[in-house]
Amino acid sequence: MQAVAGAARAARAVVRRRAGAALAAVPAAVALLATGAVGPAPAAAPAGDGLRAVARDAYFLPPANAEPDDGLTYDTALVPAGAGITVVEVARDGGTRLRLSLTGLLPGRTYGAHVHTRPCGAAPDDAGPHYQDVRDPVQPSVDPAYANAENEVWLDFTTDHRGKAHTTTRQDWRFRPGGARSVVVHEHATTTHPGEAGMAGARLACLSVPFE
Ligand SMILES: [Cu+2]
Repeated sequence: MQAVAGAARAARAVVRRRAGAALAAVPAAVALLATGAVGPAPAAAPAGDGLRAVARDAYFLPPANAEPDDGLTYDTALVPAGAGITVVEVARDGGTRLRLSLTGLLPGRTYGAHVHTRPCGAAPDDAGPHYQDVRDPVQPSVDPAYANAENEVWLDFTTDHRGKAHTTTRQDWRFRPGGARSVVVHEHATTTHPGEAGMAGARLACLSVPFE
């Protein structure tokens, strides 16, 4: 427990140093996203044309050790305390791009990840269901007509030999205000079969993100 508490203190110190840079400016977020394999984007877009950018940078800690800005890990065997996460959203012209980066996870392992509707909480289920552009009238939604990578935001990733991963998505719609509030990391890749579409096993970790 002492090691976890020490890691928590160290991680939070780094988070505080990095938070200022990550949240500094819209152009910085746009530039960061533009470095990913999501197609061309200007290094600095003019504000005021509906452009919205959100960036969050945090470390995962168990709920008992975490402060409000920390990510939460519910399974420290698969998402160790001190693993890092960066989420960048750039929304513009009716579309939304997301970039997810992770460090400190298990090497060579595939995880599922999605945007969920509610902020993270002490319990994994607190993050609510997946965000859906067109909401499935039947909940929980396991119908591939609604639970798919175009109607939801799926950010599944596979780590490299050092436990790092990057993934990007691009949707041709924007989030409803206040409707998308977290990224949840899951146990395995997201399935697409009828009756279990969108499922990805246990919720391992969560970061609250105020998507716009
Ligand atoms: Cu999910």
